[in-house]
Amino acid sequence: MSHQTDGAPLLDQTLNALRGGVGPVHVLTDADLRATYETDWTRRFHGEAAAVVRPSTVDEVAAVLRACGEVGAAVVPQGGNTGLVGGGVPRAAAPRDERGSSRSQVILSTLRLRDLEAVDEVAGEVTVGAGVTLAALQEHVRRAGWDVGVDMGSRDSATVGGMVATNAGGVNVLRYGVMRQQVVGIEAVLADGSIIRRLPGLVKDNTGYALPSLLAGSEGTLAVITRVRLRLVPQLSRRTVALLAVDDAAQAAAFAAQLRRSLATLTAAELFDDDGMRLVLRHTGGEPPFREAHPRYLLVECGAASDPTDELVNAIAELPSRDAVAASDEGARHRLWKLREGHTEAVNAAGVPHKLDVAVPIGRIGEFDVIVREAIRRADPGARVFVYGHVGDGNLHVNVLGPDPEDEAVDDAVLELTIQMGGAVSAEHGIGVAKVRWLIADRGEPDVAAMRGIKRALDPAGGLNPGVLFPEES
Ligand code: 2HG
Ligand code: ZN
Repeated sequence: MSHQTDGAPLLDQTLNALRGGVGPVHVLTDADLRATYETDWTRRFHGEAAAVVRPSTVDEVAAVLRACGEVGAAVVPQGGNTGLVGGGVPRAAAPRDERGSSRSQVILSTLRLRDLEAVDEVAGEVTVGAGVTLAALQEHVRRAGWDVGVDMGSRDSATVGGMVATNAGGVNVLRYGVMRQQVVGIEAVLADGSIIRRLPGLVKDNTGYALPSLLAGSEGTLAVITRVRLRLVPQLSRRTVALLAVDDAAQAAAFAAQLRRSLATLTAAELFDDDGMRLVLRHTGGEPPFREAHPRYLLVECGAASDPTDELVNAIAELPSRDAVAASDEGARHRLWKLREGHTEAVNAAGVPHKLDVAVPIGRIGEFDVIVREAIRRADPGARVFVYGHVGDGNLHVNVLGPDPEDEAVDDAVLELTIQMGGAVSAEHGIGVAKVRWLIADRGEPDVAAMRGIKRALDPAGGLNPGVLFPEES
């Protein structure tokens, strides 16, 4: 026994197999070296790993899965560790195997799977390693005049593999859809070490179950994604951003709907409140965009090959907003975007947040934004609430500061309301460990039984990311 964790120790033999599989320097057992992999970005989720392994090829990933499978160790796949629901870090309490013994946990970091293949100019597709960051991918494909359909604030750290595994959404969903819709091929390693690979990038491929779609959003519970083929979108070289001051979230949603209908170039419609904007400005040191404070703000962006400023400005002139500003030069656009994208960091700097990433029917966003604040106040009168998100697709991020990280009263209040209003407890961050208790309430028994059936078929011993998505079976 060489390394004790809160779970079972990892046998020397297994550590040696891991070292043989990926090279000794890429098996990290030292506590200091493991530390950044063991705690999530919000600091709310943490667990101890027996080792962090950093394979650089699909065969090395397969060797890791086989070595872990032999001793029943749990494998926790991790990309850029920007997930917000605790699915990419070890469980706080060691998971159990089928016999009830505790499992060691091994973090499988995909960060060394960094291949960037040449853009396929004719297909408008690219194949890349799971560990490539979104920013690196954007830079790569933009050089060829293309772009990635999904974009989000965590682009410098979030990896393509993690984005597929969690079916990331981001700010351009109203134009291009979520990550699942960008994936046209996948390579992944199953729990037994076998490799599935289908990467020719066929837009139409009706030969049986769509495994790329199944793995998108599977949160590391069915396979470790090692390589992805993505469809690309045209690079929109001209962009204009506008910020509208509005009365409430209902008005923001109505304005966003009108702009979706009238502007074919619309790429984003984002919402935030005044408390959130002040928090961002205090954190980043920027200036407020309007002289007066307003209840809510709607940020919209248009992108095209030719300047979309006139059509955007004309369209917003039709809307009875309280005030509005527009920007097309890069610096000013960036400053407006920062007011929205800076929320996650500003909230995190102010405390350990409770993050509720919910979807609600778009027509009920206004009602939800009012009622959810009342529900939180009832659960914790002292809580600070920030509601922001993607108003164009019905995804709101309810962030709450104040309650202890372990106290789930506000989480329950928000998620119960979400379900009552016909929403989903996760819109884009996934279930992770944060919302496991809520999966059945949201999806219902038959859905969850079908999901468990798929899990058992692909990962019979349950070693892939146990405790994520489903409660562990006792
Ligand atoms: C965003 O839209 C991300 O900015 C993070 O999904 C949301 O901070 C959050 O809760
Ligand atoms: Zn988001």
